[in-house]
Amino acid sequence: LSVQLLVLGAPFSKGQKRRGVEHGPKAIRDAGLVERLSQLDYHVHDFGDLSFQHLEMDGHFMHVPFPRTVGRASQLVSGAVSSAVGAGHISLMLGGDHSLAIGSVEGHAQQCPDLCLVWVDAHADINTPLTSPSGNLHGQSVAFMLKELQEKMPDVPGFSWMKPFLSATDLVYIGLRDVDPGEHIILKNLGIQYFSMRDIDRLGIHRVMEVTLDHLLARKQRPIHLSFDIDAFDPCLAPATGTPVNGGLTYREGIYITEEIHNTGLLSAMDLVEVNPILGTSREAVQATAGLAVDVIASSLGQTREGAHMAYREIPTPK
Ligand code: Z70
Ligand code: MN
Ligand code: MN
Ligand code: MN
Repeated sequence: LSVQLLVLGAPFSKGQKRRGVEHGPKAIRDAGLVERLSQLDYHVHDFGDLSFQHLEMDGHFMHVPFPRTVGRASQLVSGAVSSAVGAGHISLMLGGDHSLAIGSVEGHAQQCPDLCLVWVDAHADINTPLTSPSGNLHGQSVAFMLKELQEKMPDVPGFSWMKPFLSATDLVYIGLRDVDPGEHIILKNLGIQYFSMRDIDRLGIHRVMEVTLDHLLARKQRPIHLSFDIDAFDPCLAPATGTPVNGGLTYREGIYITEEIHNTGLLSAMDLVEVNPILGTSREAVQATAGLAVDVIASSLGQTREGAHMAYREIPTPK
């Protein structure tokens, strides 16, 4: 095979107010990421971690904290992802908080304007500054991307470098179970395809993935951006994260989602975000969360549960 993969660490946390999520990339690497990817027959380039600027003068915009810091970080991530995809690599961005997806998806879209987005998360992250209860930008990432929300978005300082680039039909959510009232009306008004945990209960994950991929790919095959928030999983599996919500994905549901994404052959960039090693109540809790992140990434990139022969063309015979 020898597909090239670029691993990009993004130790950034200013899209929300808790500290620790900037240590996510190290936790995921320490859980054995690069070794696992190498076993999958990728040519892995580890870019290391981006270094984000600390901005002194960055007052609130409305009740949104760190707008210029997040805007600048997004711009940096966008450039890195755009270069990676432009050079023919699959981009793998390790967060960091989910505001990083603004830059990651934007940079991907610069190279692949027809991309589609699968957002796996307990949260919809589609608040505008006017609907956001918290002000936190990691709960607003998708609102910056959508063309249909352009008139509903104020000019947030730090984001004048980008324009909305994604259509509401090019996005599917999986795993939602904590959606704010303002987000709900946005999802409904824009007719966005989403599968809440209730929908997964009703339909089963197999049907959910069938409808998801049909919705995004039936008209034409196009590059997929997978943005995976670890809090999509049940907190018993992923305790070390900022906003755990009960009733999340099982291990098997999460892995099935990523296997189906891989099987399209269209995955072009991925984010794995919101692993926060200082929020684990024990070392085991942190290792479980980071190990789960590695499993999700490996599965998205082709690790199978039924085994694979890669190193073998035929069954070895004794001489
Ligand atoms: C809430 C907000 C959020 C992640 C929390 C929460 C958003 N809807 N996203 N944790 N990963 O503040 O907008
Ligand atoms: Mn190389
Ligand atoms: Mn999120
Ligand atoms: Mn979330």
